[in-house]
Amino acid sequence: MKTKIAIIGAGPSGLLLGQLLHKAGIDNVVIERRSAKYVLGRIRAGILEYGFVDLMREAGVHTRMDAEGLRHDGFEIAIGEDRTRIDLHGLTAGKSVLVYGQTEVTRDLMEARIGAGLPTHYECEVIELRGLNTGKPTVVFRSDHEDCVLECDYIAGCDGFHGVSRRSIPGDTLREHEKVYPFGWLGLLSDTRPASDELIYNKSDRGFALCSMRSESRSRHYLQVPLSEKVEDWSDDRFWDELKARVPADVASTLETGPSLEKSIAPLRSFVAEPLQYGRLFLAGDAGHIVPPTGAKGLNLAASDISTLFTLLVSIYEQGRTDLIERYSETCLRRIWKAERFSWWMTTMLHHLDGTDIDRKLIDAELDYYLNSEAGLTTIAENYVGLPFDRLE
Ligand code: FAS
Ligand code: PHB
Repeated sequence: MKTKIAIIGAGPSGLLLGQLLHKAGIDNVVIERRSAKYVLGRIRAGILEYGFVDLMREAGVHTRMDAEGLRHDGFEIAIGEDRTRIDLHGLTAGKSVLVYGQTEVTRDLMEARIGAGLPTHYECEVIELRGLNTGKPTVVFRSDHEDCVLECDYIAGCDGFHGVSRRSIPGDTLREHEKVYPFGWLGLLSDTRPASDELIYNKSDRGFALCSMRSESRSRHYLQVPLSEKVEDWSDDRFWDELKARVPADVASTLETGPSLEKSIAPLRSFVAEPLQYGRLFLAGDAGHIVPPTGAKGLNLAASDISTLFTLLVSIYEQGRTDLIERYSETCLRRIWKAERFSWWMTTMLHHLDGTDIDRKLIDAELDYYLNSEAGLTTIAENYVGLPFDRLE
């Protein structure tokens, strides 16, 4: 089996890259260890930066996103009863974000790939990458208990945090930077009216809560919980009661509750692997970095990686250039670290953290400054809508 680009992982990173390459006429194969149904069943991100939206349009998979996505020109930060709106549109000369679930992004990309008749090997696990420093690397994957070999020119490691790609970079080359937060997010998905027209990030004495949505009739809410918590200990009623206790009274008084469609606890970490490339292997998306979801950056960082990798591969195949290859990692990392910073900042500012009294006073003072100054609000807004994608040259 041969192709130009072997893509490991059929999450948003792998599928978006595959679609962009297909439109550019660059042959590619996607290998995914789970079933398509399983991949679609994972409930994750909900906010798309304008850069992600533009990339979906470039990939030609924007019709449903444009029809069903909800443009949001702002969001709120509530400190107890004190609500501040971050006017994204006004503070960023007209930029906004789009509420459109990662599940829908993945569905659109899957359908486009099926429609184009492109090869996607589901329920096939990549077990080894070979020849990364040769001109003909190979991907070994298991299919129906048989080992199969895919020859290619380049490998896109889009296989997420627990994938095989990052582990294929030698230990004396790879540097991993990690910060694990001492709490998780308990998320609940329900067919209930959203708590408000826009997202509300709530800082309360009982802990952080986020009121988000997937549509005007489907909500996604989160509660900060200790890492020791088990999802089975959280009945729907307990979740709703705790959410009401963490949001402003007027939000709680009109909050529509209902049965959960999904409930899960996700740990929070900041993680960056360097470099994001090794020989003919390029890491993109969660394979190379993880952010705490407080800044809504996880999925969106995957988009900027994919944009850079796609631009690089086009320069190789359409212009015969190889001089840009060694710039991939440094180009991606510049934007990644700035998104890591913003995600860490939002997490540190808004969550209930252990620490001394003065630690909490200093954080409260910083948040008070940011929420009451044009410069502070602008900083939050331009990071939230997404910083510009960095260019390879
Ligand atoms: P993914 O992990 O989505 O996809 C990688 C794919 O590779 C998977 O399908 C996996 O099965 C496959 N794979 C792994 N190893 C393989 C192998 N050896 N062979 C073949 N295939 C292999 N981001 C936000 O912006 N907001 C959020 O609220 C948010 N919430 C999240 C909640 C959770 C529980 C998690 C885990 C992540 C969340 N994220 C959120 C981040 C998330 O959206 C990621 O950024 C996004 O899924 C990144 O997409 P990919 O890079 O494609 O990685
Ligand atoms: C979500 O809707 O899942 C969501 C929105 C914003 C975040 C994190 C998660 O910061």
